[in-house]
Amino acid sequence: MAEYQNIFTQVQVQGKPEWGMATENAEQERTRKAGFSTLIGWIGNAQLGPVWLGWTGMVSIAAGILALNIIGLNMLAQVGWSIPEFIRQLFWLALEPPSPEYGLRMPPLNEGGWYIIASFFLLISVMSWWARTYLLAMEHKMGKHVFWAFGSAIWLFLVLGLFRPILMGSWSEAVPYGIFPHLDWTTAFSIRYGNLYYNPFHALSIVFLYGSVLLFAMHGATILAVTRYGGDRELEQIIDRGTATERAALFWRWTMGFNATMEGIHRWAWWFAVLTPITGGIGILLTGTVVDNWFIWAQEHHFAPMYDGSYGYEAYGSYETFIGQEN
Ligand code: 07D
Repeated sequence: MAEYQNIFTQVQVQGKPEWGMATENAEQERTRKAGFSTLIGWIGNAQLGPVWLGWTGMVSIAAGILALNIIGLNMLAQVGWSIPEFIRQLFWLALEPPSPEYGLRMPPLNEGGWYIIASFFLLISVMSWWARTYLLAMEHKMGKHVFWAFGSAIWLFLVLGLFRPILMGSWSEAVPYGIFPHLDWTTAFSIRYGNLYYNPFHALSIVFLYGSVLLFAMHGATILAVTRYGGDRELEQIIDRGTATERAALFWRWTMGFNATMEGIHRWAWWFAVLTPITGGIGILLTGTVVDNWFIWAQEHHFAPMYDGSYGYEAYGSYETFIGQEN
């Protein structure tokens, strides 16, 4: 069986559940059960559990459930408590932030109060999950790389929902909770501030987002391409260099003259991923606080057209001259 492998198959090993290292607090903090799922095994490790709950896990799940329920119940109230209407309109429903007249004050529950309460619980939930990534890394005597990476996403989350609304002096600046409504918010935000495409930090954020996708595809494909030589056993490949790592590295050096190392590729990936929300957060924080219109800002910095005849076809006298079709 193990001999027959192609790009769609893999070998799933199932035995007694693996309990992992006996760390200092493992016994009190972990759930007691572990099972197996072939389905889960197709996309990752077949073993499910045990899960490390700990106080951060408990707080995070409890606060998250509260936030989600407040949002859901508000939506349900908006459709007259009708479950079929809730399902039908779900993608359009929203829990909206307070309107501008309330500034940073606490509005009545049905005029944004519930939004503030839900946001508070969401904040607790996200922050205690963040603490969890730190504490679990400590427990395993690991570096804090996941914690800092998650921190970069939290930076953007806080800029959008906390820092920027405070700087603007109004909770109405925050993002609504809802599928299409939050997308509508991004469009309205972009138009209100003169087209976000001209915000250089939005552009940088896209560079790192697309860059992450490219790096991920290159790395994923490279490792899969050398699993037949043991390339997926990354650690052994670093210590006891076999043919897989060498082939993978040579492939890229011969393709583009440069290759990352087995360790370095993960630093590339980490930095590209982390810089996406870091640059994004800077861009959002500047919008409306320092820069009121990105298009005009871009004109002032000479990379958007002025429409005054100095740029574009006006400079040629007529459109026909510009495209070279004048008679
Ligand atoms: C959002 C923050 C971290 C999230 C956390 C999650 C939970 C629980 C549960 C509610 C992802 C916490 C919460 C887990 C939830 C409950 C119960 C990370 C996030 C911690 N854009 N755009 C970006 C592109 C346009 C706009 C980034 C492309 C238009 C706005 C990214 C295009 C307009 C904002 C990006 C495009 C516009 C962005 C996001 C193309 C109008 C932002 C990066 C091809 C639609 C955000 C600087 C990210 C930002 C952002 C890409 C177009 C508006 C690079 C590819 C012109 C308002 N855009 N965009 O990692 O940072 O997000 O901007 O057209 O705020 Mg954009």
